[in-house]
Amino acid sequence: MNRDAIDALLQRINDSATSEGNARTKAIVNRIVRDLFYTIEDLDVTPSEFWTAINYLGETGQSGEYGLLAAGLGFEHFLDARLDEKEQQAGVSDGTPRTIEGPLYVSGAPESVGHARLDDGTDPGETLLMRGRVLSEDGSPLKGALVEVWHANYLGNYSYFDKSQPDFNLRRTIRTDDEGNYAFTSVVPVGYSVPPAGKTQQLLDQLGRHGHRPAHIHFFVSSPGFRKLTTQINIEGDPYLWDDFAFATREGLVPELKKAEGALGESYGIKGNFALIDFDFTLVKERADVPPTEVERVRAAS
Ligand code: MBD
Ligand code: FE
Repeated sequence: MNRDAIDALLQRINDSATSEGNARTKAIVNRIVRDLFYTIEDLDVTPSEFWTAINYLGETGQSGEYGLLAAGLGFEHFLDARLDEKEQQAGVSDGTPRTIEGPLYVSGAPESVGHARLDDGTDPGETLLMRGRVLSEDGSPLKGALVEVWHANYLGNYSYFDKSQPDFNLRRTIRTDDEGNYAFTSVVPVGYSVPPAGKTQQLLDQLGRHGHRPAHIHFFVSSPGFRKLTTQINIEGDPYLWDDFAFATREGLVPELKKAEGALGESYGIKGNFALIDFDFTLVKERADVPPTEVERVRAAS
């Protein structure tokens, strides 16, 4: 069909709308449908291909992997890049870089002040101490800031989604102390891979792509009057460090992984060698001329 004939059909579809409904939804859906009509025409998509895709989308929904697919197709990083651009244009630049939340946050993790232990002692990974401060743009420490942290275990799996782990394993909420310090002890995580028999991997196979993430630790960092920071740090030396299937690795988020032992560890109950990461988070003040960073998203709650 030529463009005029396609546009005439799209016009008929759009004209069938009444003044009811939601203007924003109409604008978005009409645009997506138009782009898909053009795609079907330009790539001569067959009916069998179309129904295969519809079935794929249905099964992906049933599997609960849409959040994973959104990360893997780069949508979640794209949303970050757009927010970065808006902040840049408004002159917001001094904060710790953001990167994607991913689909595996669970709200309601146990809360403590200053320090938390994230693991229960059964994970055979290397002991980790990560510590630092939460700072304002001007470098002043923020006391009582919330550091929500979550990461995978030595097999790359996350508690709650992996029912073999205890509730809230490797998930905590830490409130900074009077000097703005947070610290946690845990085990060095291993990179995540999408479920090998799942719908996301099925599509990645068709695209000639892998579904691996480099080892990383997730954070939400927040304090009243400041823009909520969603970010991750990566574990240095991971083979997928700059080959993340979700495109989330960024300069500024790959701290040195130091080897340590002795009194510092003992002060946190660590015996022997451990890995040490020093990392400060910098928050920027909330302001009305950039979109908020608090994102509405259905999340797991436990
Ligand atoms: C993860 O652990 C993750 O962080 C993302 C973005 C996608 C899948 C699993
Ligand atoms: Fe993750």
